Amino acid sequence: MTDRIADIWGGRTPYAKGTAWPVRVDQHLDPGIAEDQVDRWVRSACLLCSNGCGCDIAVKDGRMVGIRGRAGDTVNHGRLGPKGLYGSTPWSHAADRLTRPMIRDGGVLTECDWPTAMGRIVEVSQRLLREKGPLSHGFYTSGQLFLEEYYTLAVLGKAGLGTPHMDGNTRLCTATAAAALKESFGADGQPGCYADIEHCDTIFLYGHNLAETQTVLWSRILDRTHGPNPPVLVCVDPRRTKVAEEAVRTGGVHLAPRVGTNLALMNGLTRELFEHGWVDEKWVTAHTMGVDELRSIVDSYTPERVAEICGVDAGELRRAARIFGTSDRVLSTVLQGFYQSHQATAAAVAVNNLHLLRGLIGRPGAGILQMNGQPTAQNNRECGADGDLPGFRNWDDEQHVQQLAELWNVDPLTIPHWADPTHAMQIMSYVEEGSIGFLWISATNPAVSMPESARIRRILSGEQCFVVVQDLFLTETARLADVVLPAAGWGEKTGTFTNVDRTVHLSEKAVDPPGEARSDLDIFLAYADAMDFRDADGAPLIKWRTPEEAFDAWRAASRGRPCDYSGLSYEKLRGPTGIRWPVTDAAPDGTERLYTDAVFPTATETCETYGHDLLTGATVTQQEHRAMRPDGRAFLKGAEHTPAHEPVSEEYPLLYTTGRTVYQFHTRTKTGRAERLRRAAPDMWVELSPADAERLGITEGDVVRVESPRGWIEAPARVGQVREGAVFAPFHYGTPGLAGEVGRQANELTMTVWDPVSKQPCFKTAACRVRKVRAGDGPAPAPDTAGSAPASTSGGTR
Ligand SMILES: Nc1nc2c(c(=O)[nH]1)N[C@H]1C(S)=C(S)[C@@H](COP(=O)(O)OP(=O)(O)OC[C@H]3O[C@@H](n4cnc5c(=O)[nH]c(N)nc54)[C@H](O)[C@@H]3O)O[C@H]1N2
Ligand SMILES: Nc1nc2c(c(=O)[nH]1)N[C@H]1C(S)=C(S)[C@@H](COP(=O)(O)OP(=O)(O)OC[C@H]3O[C@@H](n4cnc5c(=O)[nH]c(N)nc54)[C@H](O)[C@@H]3O)O[C@H]1N2
Ligand code: SF4
Ligand SMILES: [Mo]
Repeated sequence: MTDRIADIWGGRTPYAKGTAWPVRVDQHLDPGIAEDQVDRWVRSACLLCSNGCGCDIAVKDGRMVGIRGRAGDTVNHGRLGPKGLYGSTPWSHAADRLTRPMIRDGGVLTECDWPTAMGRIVEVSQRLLREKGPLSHGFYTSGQLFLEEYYTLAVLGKAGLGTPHMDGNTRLCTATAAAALKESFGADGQPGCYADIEHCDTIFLYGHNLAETQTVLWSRILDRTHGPNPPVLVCVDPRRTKVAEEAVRTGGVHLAPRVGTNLALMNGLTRELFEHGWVDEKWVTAHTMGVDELRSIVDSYTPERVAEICGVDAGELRRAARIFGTSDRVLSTVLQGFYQSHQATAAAVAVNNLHLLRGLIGRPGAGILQMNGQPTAQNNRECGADGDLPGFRNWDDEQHVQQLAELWNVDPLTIPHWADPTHAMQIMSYVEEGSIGFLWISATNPAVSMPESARIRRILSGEQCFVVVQDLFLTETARLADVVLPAAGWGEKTGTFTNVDRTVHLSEKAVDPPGEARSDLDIFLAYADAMDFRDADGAPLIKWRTPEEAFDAWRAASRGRPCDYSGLSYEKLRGPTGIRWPVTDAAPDGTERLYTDAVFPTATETCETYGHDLLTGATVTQQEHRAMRPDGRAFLKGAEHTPAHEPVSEEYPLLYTTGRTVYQFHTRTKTGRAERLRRAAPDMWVELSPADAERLGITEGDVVRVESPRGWIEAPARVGQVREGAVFAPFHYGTPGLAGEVGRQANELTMTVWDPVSKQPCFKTAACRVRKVRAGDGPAPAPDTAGSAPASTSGGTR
């Protein structure tokens, strides 16, 4: 096995267009463990990104000691990336795992037993329910739990308590993916699938550093770009990532827009399609609505005007548009460079528009991947532990609410649907002012990952709200809690989850959790029991006990909806590969692509939302929607570009943006405990362009102070590949220690602002200034292998 820190994507296995991606099985075992010493291999899928690679977990003496890709899985054909290989298991036996509950006593978190911890939770919960009602309760969950856990949480929150204040960190992650799919097609759900890589001529990657964030999917692309008749790539990213390099190498284009100007660029590309007659008029008339309005919106975005706004070359923009306009099969992927930016939903919808204008949807190679980031983000969206109702149901449609009320046997009025569901940033505001007095956080670390860290620390540590944190470790967030619950993690519990291309995997319990740690499902069930939630007939509201029973309950809830799991079962998921929903009697083996018949779930009775104005976020009413008679046609929607919330000024002359590196996962609770990954990217850095560095008298490794109106960080500078005028900071590095200490977290500087439609926070647009603090003692601790490499590095991807 090669060193996959140095060799991130492993050896090439080139293949030709239209042929199958060759199998290559990747495996890693802990040092000192030989293959024949492994006691058993347990079925799972990797939980370190949304790619969802099928894998088996190696178990020896009751410990997880390694991982192996599953050759037969349609997602990865045996491959695993560096995080999956090295980061999947070491955390599980880390010495600092939480093994007992804790409660705050005299200001200090102290270990206790479960009855004491749950007793405290239930006492506060019941008191607040009595005194203030369900609106006093908030839940902030994750994109990393299992389907069965989200569904259980959704039912207890929506039908047990009846609170609209439920969301996940999926709001920070892929709320815009969901919003863009709903606006264009009527409901969430990826139209395409990964196999589109095999069939496409062109791949557009919008604000997506796929090479580092879904490394196995990138291998699938590299194996085509290094094979016969390779596809051409186009990359839209203000940094020269490996994706950007590969775009140039394949004869495509790297467009590096000014941070916060994505929509102007998209409007320019759209206009080019109209100008050059690259629109499939017949298809557009038959299957879409809104084309005339879209055309008039984009009309003023000439290449020259776009070049001015975005700081890109007009000729390059024309060339990118021509590639899109003249390719037979285009695959597009979209992620955080768009979703966490200014005008996120409008920019992501613009990608859908390009496909719709050319009828590039629903056939092999003509795919859209409005990506996910977290491994189970999709399930939170489906099950409704976020702002949505289970089964992509429309909270604004009485019939949909009625269906759930019947399914759960509760009064429909219990199910909160009288107003927009509360999004994560709004939940935090209610916690701040104390109207939410009980906040339950599971499997997320907002003290590091939410914008404007100082504010979040203040909110979570205040006296005005009782905070429960359920995690594997005593995270920066857990340290601020009133009760900490020790959870079992991946491999220590059973459940299912669904990746970007709708592939559902079963992950089976491989080992026991440490100490008294319990699965999140068991914890939620214990709370529901203790609260004694009942249905209309006085029977227990939640009627399942095991993961498989929860899954079966979910199958029933999803029946007839776009994300139909009714034809799936644990037994079926024990086959050679994961299976893509919808799985029904009519499609028992799952569904590769949606919308092959160009009929979209936009009918008024079916859709998940009636839609929004993309510029303002104003909602379309049921009446207005019905009057449009969408009847299965997709929506073409546009919006004018507007300047970002915080423009650069004399005081803050640079644009601040944030993101990731290949070796770390989020706030590093897992990858930071895996020795190889920790060493590969051990500490914070910030990336500057060579031109800005020179102007500011900064050289590689100098310690710099980066400040925004909200806070500051100090870190060594990487004179790197980011475009002039922008500063890039990774968000992985939390501030060790307690509240009040600052100086390392990227989110000290970010803003409390969000997209008007998806409500996703803008982690990628703020203004900042940079100055040198002192000379460094060597290069910045940034990896040299990918997008964070020094500017002096050049050349293509292997
Ligand atoms: N190694 C690793 N992989 C991961 C994760 C991880 O933490 N580590 N996390 C997973 C999760 S949850 C997610 S959501 C995904 C995220 O995956 P990505 O979206 O690929 O990751 P990011 O680094 O957040 O952002 C992608 C790119 O957006 C660019 N960008 C910044 N500002 C702008 C802008 O204004 N316009 C445009 N067009 N681009 C901009 C950045 O330069 C960056 O290269 O990764 C998943 N995979
Ligand atoms: N500046 C900036 N900020 C960002 C982003 C960015 O690009 N820039 N990206 C945003 C995005 S896309 C995301 S997804 C978020 C991620 O932000 P977070 O969700 O805060 O990131 P994680 O570190 O993955 O936190 C997950 C937590 O869940 C715990 N955990 C893992 N498995 C389990 C389990 O089975 N049960 C329980 N109870 N706990 C578990 C882990 O120990 C960890 O503490 O960050 C967002 N914040
Ligand atoms: S690509 Fe994602 S799912 Fe696959 S091994 Fe890497 S981290 Fe895991
Ligand atoms: Mo994410």
